[in-house]
Amino acid sequence: MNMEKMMQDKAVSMYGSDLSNCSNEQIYLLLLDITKDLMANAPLIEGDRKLYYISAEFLIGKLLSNNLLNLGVYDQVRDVLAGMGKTLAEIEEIEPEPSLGNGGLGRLAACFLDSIATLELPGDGVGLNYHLGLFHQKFENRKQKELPDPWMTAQSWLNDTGKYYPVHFGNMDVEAHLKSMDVIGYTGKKNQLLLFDLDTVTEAIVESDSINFDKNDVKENLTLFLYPDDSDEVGRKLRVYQQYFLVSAGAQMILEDVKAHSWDLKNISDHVVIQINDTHPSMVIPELIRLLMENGLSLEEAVAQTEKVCAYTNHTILAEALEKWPSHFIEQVAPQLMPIIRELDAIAAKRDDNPKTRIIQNDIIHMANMDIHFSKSTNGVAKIHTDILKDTELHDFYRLYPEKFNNKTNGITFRRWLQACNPQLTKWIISKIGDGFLKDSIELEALKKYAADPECQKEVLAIKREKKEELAVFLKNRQGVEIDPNSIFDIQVKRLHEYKRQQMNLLSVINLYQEIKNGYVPEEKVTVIFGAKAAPAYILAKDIIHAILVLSDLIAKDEVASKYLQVVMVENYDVTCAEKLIPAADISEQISLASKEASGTSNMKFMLNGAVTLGTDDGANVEIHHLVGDDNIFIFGVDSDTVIKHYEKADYHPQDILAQDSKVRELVDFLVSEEMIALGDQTSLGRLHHDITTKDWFMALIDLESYMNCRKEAYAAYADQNRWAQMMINNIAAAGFFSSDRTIAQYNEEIWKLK
Ligand code: DL6
Repeated sequence: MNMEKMMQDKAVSMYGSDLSNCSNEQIYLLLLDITKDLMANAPLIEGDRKLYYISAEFLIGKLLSNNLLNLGVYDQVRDVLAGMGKTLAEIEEIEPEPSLGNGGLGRLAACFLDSIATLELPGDGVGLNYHLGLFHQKFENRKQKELPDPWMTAQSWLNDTGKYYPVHFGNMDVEAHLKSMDVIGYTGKKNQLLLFDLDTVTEAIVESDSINFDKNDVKENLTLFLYPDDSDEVGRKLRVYQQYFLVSAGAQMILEDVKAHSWDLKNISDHVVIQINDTHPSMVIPELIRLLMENGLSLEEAVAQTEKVCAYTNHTILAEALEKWPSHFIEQVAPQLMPIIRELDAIAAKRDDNPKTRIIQNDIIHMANMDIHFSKSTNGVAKIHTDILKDTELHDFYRLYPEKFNNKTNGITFRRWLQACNPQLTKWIISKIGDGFLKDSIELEALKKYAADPECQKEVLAIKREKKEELAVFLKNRQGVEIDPNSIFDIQVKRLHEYKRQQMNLLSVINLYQEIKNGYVPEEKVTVIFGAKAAPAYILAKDIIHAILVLSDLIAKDEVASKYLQVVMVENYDVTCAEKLIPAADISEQISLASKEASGTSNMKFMLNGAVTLGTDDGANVEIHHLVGDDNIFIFGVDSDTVIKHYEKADYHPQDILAQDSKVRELVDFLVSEEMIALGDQTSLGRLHHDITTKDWFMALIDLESYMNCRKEAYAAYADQNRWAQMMINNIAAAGFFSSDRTIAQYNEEIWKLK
């Protein structure tokens, strides 16, 4: 294929002009067109058994580079552009990032779609088409402000299938409109991402300069936002409307597929598997049963088939994140489901007399309980997470169904998180060990023998330096912030949540700031970078963002401290940002309270790009630690058993630590110091201070001292650049296990059994 000619021809047919005269926007649009055409001609992956990966989120990121890469034309396009003095990165700036996800769960779903297609397994994603996404984060007065995040443009990756599915709510009927995007695998075959939408949704009902809208008008608001504010009842009910809309349209579409293949609905489980991604799509279980019964199956047959069709993935240990809906919500939103859910509850009661495993408890429907009873598989997403589910959180279920529980440690697609975002490192790896690792990621292990080689060390350090410089340019353009590529880039990027302990990072930075003020001269300058969105109704998370932004400015204003320390909070952290930040990182902050992070996936992306983890033995860090060994990671903090015991005994009180440790007391009190309050909001800083000193539910203080010490150790290790480069190479070499191709192969072997 002659890419230059294709681009030239497109330029003429679309704009009547020569390619060389096209603007970046015109080039983006013609590449979009060419890529979509190539994908339209790619063969669909088919088989006599199909997976539907149903999820509230698909955080797919920009698609141009990734699609070009998987189509095998990335290099050609890059070369044509280079001939014009342009880069793909410049062209990609035009592409809006689809705002269809929030954090790890959504990004995982996107990595999985890439791997499912690459392994040529028939499997589509099923989700919703949110017009205004999660939200666009803006900083105003050093606080997070939420704005709509419109991402759909006239020309985009979305296709209109022209198909509609009726959805019956208790108080109205609507039509789910099916849109789709092609998902191309690395071997050039494709699946689809299927996204339902409602034509009557009206973006204009959202107030300007905020994300407020009338939450009552479901016809106009249903697919406006991902996770509408659930701080009041009408918002919570809107989430249930969204969820039922997704599963009802999804289940109808699946049955239509089954009929189109002339497969027997009575044996639907021979042909269909539905992976339920967390509890948001759990109502697919009663809805599928209901529809199968409408199609002539008895209740017993429909339940038996559904239990064999569905599989459930749990992504959290936080009890509050396991959704529970009052039954009167379902009565209003989807009354037709209640009789089925009651039947399921009665079956559950017959299987187990333990009231804790019942689906309906005090008129509240426990979605995860329904998932576990009526799915064939329940999996956690990292070894320690699955163990905690079995031993503690879901122990009652594990006793009942030991055979259903299994672990699938998460993974990431190396196509996006290495090849596309770090071509320099990819090229270096290929120069050392060949390109076999692109198909079989475990081959990365062969890099280990280069870890101690000073020439190789120099080379990886030079690549890291280049990526740091690229990040500096990116942040300057995007946010007007200047950072110093000579400094250590110490990065924590993930959703803002107390259990992830950005507040502990903040306290440790305060410590460094104070030490510098007291005369300490660090060997290396440090740039501490945060990127995080806080859920709009999560006040304390927003207080943490405020405190970070205040501290950032305070340090920047200090002539002495700013020579050695800079704090940057990246605005509107998204996949595009991650693709720049991760390859540039020296230190990967993975500091959640042990037992609370199900897995984490940024930890995997960072190690693959040669960053060294500073973290707790939590989530997939445990597996990273095991793979790289003690010498190539910085681990601190109490272990998960200790944390779990503290919760059981309710014997953790921050006051005890504050009374014993005057240094910790001083750091926490700094949050409400005159210096901070001079720049910040006293109420917000006071609330954060009050929470940490009286509650500290996620135990930031329990690990603060060991975190600060370990961080210093990491900085000291960095000063020895040869040792550091050795650690970098050892991390890259051990990252092969975390390819999502491996994860998907395991899902398929053990759960999906697709051909
Ligand atoms: O499994 C993907 C991802 C994990 O890596 C994270 O550890 C986990 O926090 C995240 N879970 C969620 C769900 N909600 N909550 N809480 O995003 O899933």
